[in-house]
Amino acid sequence: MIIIGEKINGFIPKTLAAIQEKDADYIRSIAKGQTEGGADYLDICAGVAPELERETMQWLIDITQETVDTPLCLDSSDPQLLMELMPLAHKPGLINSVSKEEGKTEAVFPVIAGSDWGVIALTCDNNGIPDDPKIKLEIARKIVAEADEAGIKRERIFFDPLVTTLATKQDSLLNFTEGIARIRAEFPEVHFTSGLSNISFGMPYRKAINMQFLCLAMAAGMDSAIMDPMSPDMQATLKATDALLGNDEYCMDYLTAYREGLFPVKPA
Ligand code: THG
Repeated sequence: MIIIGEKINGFIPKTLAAIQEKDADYIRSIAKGQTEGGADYLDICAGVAPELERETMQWLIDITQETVDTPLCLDSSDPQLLMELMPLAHKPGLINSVSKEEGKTEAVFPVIAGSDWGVIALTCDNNGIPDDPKIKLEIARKIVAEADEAGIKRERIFFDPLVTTLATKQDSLLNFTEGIARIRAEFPEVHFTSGLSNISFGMPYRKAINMQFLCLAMAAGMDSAIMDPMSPDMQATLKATDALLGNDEYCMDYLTAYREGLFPVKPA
């Protein structure tokens, strides 16, 4: 599993408060904590008004890179801004995100083409998020065709099939896993990722839904997640599922995570 730590995000109230108070220590603590929790990338999202986004992203990027050497996942809906921020990164990371919305792949693909950067690609376009997994596949086909043409290896694409909210759509999970199945059948080289908490919006005890979503989505082929690696519950779900799916020989990773105190129980 490729873990993208979600906590450096101004849409989270605690992180937003740290941004507003210029509390670099808090940002350092979540950069370090997520890295110790096994994050392969750290998502950096400003979550502030557009006119403050550039300086906020720069501040978050600088503090994070002073603290850890974990690659960054630059998260903004503005592809131009993402391209301007890319050179600040000390090493290649992920661009989060492109889609088939007007202008996104066009702005990003030529710039990352000659690099080792990866890209998170949302299966949506100017018509919004499609309900039908067949249309998600059609969008994925267009994105892969453009990446192929730009010389971006398919292994560098992380598709996010955009899970919907379970509270308003009872087939959220099935629609998501069907999207993975269809795209994977045609493009076995690509990765799949998702923000884990979108599915539980509006529900009580969201963590129960997020944990089971992680498990079921991994079973369906999701090999990356945008999640909180500092959450002991999520960490236990992740390691247990990986072991159950046969990805953890002699349960070594599971046992190591337990011994390192990453689970909600104290090691014996
Ligand atoms: N897909 C892609 N990118 C994304 C998302 C996605 N970027 C943003 C978002 N969704 C993923 N990031 C978050 C970050 C925080 C939360 C949800 C999604 C969140 N956090 C809890 C809170 O705010 O209360 C608590 C987390 C904690 O305990 O620290 O809800 O879907 N490509």
